[in-house]
Amino acid sequence: MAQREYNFDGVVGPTHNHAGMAPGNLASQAHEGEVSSPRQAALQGLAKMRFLASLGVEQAVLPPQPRPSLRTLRALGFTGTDEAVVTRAATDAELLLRACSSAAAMWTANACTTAPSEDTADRRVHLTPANLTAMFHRSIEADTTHAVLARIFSDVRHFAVHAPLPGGAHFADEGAANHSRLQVEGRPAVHVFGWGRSSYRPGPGPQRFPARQTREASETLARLHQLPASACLFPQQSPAGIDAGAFHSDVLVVGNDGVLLVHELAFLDTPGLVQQLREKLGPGFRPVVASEAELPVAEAVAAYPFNSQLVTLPSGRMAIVAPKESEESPAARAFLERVVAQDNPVQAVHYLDVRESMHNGGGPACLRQRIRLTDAERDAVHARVFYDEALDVDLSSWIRRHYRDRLVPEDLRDPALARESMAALDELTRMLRLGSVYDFQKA
Ligand code: SUG
Repeated sequence: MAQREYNFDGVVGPTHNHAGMAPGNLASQAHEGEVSSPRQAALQGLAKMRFLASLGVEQAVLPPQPRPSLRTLRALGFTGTDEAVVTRAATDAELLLRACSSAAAMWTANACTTAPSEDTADRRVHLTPANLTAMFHRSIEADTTHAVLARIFSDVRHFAVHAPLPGGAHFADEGAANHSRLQVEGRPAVHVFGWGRSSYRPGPGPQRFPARQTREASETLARLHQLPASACLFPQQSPAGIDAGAFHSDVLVVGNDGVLLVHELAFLDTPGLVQQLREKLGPGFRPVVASEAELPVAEAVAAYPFNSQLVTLPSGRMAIVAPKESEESPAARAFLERVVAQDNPVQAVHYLDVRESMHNGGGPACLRQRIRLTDAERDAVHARVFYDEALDVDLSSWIRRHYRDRLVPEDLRDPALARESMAALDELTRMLRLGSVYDFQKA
């Protein structure tokens, strides 16, 4: 049965802020301590969804998570009422409070990795929430992500929602940010699982910044998702690319159907990967490789042209949805224009303003999780997560009613913010017909 790709965007949460939480993510480090606007961030995200939907791309949403995470703060020893927990954490361990207040679940490319039913042995859609163990402020997302995905994709005839991978750092998993699925008509799909380090077989690695994803995690995802070995490739991310700020492979590569846009420093052996893909996908495969001379990696990391969404339109052609920063960088822009000019299905590039997210290192591609569904699978989802004009109106009014326009990391000390966040999320779960998925709703 025919499948369509749905882009599940993360609704930006009410505590969106710039706390400088992610070493190796240059934008996160550069914007530490700056004023953020949760409201603008959420509205920019919604505008992106509206734009994608206007192109004819199927769009859906994943909700934010309760922040600060009172459950995590309690597990770390802060006691008393919700207000007391926040106040004590603010006094004794402000950095922990900041970590527990991050709205990072907005980058749903890191929420999970999925495999569509047409590729899996049991013909179900497989989803594995990422454990995100590489960064503490992100590791606290996994349980709630699991609960939300299990709620949305609850029909076990169609969906297998796995638990986050066990094993802590050994199976460190960052979700679909390190995964691309490519397909050319008449050939089986190919899954490319990037990874930064191996737990069992250590080899060359980055010197400055952490490699987040392990090879063991990537191999486990392929096994859990029942993908044939012949459909999977496991290239190592380039250590030099990670050291230049490409903490996930989607900072330097994006693929869709038969098209792959890739920087030469995305992988340790990018030409070798391109060759393997050529053999598997045949002459319909259209790679476009940016060399260091054409687009220096520092510029690619600053302007994020590879963190674009590369989407198939109803016409069968493709469009690139890139961040404004790529339009402002002559080299990034020239690369994207070269892609459009070349012999491939890409017909246009559109530049969008997602600056609030970009200042934490999250471009258009980070903000979405791609899930391919048949019509029957879509019909098996009963939550109101699919984007339409009515949902747009409701979300926009909800954001305007609940979100602050200005937040600095010091504001995270305010216990009222936790209350505001809970009130907003409680209302959102009713709007999205998700039932009670958050701790504070179950307590
Ligand atoms: O994990 N930033 C996120 C950005 C994730 C981008 N996702 C993809 N590339 N798919 C991260 O580094 C910064 C939060 C802060 O500094 O407050 C942060 O977590």
